[in-house]
Amino acid sequence: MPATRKLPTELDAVIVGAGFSGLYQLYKLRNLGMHVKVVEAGSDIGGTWYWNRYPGARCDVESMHYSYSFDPELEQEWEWTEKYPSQPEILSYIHHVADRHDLRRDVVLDTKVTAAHYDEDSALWTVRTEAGEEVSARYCIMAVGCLSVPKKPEVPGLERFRGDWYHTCDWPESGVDFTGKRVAVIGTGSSGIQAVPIIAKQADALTVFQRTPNFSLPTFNGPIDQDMVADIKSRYREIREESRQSGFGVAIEPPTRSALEVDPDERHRNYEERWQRGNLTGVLQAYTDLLADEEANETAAEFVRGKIREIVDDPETAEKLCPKTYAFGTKRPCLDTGYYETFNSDHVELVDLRETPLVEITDSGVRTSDREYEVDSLVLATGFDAMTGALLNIDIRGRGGQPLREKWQDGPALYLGLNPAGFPNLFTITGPGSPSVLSNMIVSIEQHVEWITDLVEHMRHRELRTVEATETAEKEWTDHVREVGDMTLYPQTDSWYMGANVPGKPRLLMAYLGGVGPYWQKCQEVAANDYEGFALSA
Ligand code: NA7
Repeated sequence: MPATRKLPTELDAVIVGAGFSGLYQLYKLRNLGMHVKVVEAGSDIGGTWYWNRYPGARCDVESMHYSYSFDPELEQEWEWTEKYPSQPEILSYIHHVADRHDLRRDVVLDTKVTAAHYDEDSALWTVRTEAGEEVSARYCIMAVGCLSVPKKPEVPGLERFRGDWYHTCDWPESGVDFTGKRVAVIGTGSSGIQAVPIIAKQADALTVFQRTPNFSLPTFNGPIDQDMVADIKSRYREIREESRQSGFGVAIEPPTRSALEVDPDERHRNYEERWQRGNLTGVLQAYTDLLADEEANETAAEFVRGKIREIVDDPETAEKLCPKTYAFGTKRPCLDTGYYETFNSDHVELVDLRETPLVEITDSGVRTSDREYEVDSLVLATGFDAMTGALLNIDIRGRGGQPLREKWQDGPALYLGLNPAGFPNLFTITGPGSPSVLSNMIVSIEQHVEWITDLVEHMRHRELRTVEATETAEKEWTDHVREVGDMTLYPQTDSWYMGANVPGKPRLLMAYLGGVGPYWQKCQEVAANDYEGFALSA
């Protein structure tokens, strides 16, 4: 059934965003018998996986772990084809889930939410759309995604450029063919690193503009191993539970030793064995102190740099590709398929923007402090206003008309990453202050959705009208998030985790590093203690 296009004027709950989180939240609240709609700006469901259609877009979590766990029959029936799922395959999975559970009938597409205001007398939220529609609801649930507001490079001239330009997260549905073109890619985060090898195969010439080199590890992607699939399917429940109790949302054997207490040869062998696994956590989770101790971290960083130097033929290019100014893992590491190898092709050039900064986009290309590079097509892989961008793009106002933008001017403050004090009945799925982007997103999404649903059910059962974090609980949690972050190397690095990629954004670690398992335990304890830290009222 096609998604509906019209919003009613009254609902029990409005969910903003039809990605993995919004769709699951819809499923859960509808099962409570509530009248719910999902409002989605895009022309179809899928969220991140709808927008990010750039060539090579792929999830960095293995297919068997990047799926919903709430439908045991689905997880047995669904067949992933590759070790890591591609964007089209994830999108078809989301479509399949939506059809299977008849979710589309409660999704309103092509509708951008611009405001959500809380009315204290009625204890209702009024959600407004760009087209001027208004709907009021008891609950407002922000499922807007952590990486959904694109960031352009902070240089002038894009409007002058006469060729085609694309942002990786707003890619034409019909695709782009770069055959015969001279192409520039600006940005070498996950999106740039995934797109570059594929664009290089098509383009006549490719210039990659790199501001900060990233640590990238190979996926060794390929057809999914059917023995592994059979094994996982035979004990999926157990594996899902282990993931929920783990540090990053994918169960691994936790490290037991410091990198510094191991003989260098043994350490190298261990890193090599983990490199060959082709995943994000292998090398990073080899030792207990890689994310907390600079000297320990340097052993892993140098191992990866050694790999880059082995792969890239030209020593000068290899050195430019080697990250040396921050600890391995503190900027989101990437997974790639042939990224470093791409620079061994004669028609691919790397421009180090630290040596020759970007000055402007001209009508025919890109100008650095050194020279102009003429291109036909420009790809911006310049990332996102992460974590808070999508929330603050909406004019959200809580008690007393307080704008969320004002409350968060020094950085996001929420209790458990779920609810900001002063904003009753408003929830953020994988919001700042929860494990969120530092975890397997689906695991964290399911935890949040289930916790919110339990709370809503509790409220309805007890005939309560409002729930909101107390200022004290919010402050204690926000301090705790910072203290845990300060025990690691993350705050020392300029990353989007820290808001450092957006000029003027408050600098603080926005995700909770205490681990998915301990975080989940805390949320469950809060619920068991009659929602300790929240004020519930009739
Ligand atoms: P990222 O990881 O934020 O990467 C953006 C890249 O663009 C990064 O290399 C930036 O350099 C670069 N950038 C941003 N602004 C500029 C300007 N003005 N000039 C030059 N270069 C610039 O975004 P992605 O889309 O790749 O990935 C986002 C997440 O999606 C990823 O971490 C995974 O979790 C999935 P910088 O490093 O800021 O110097």
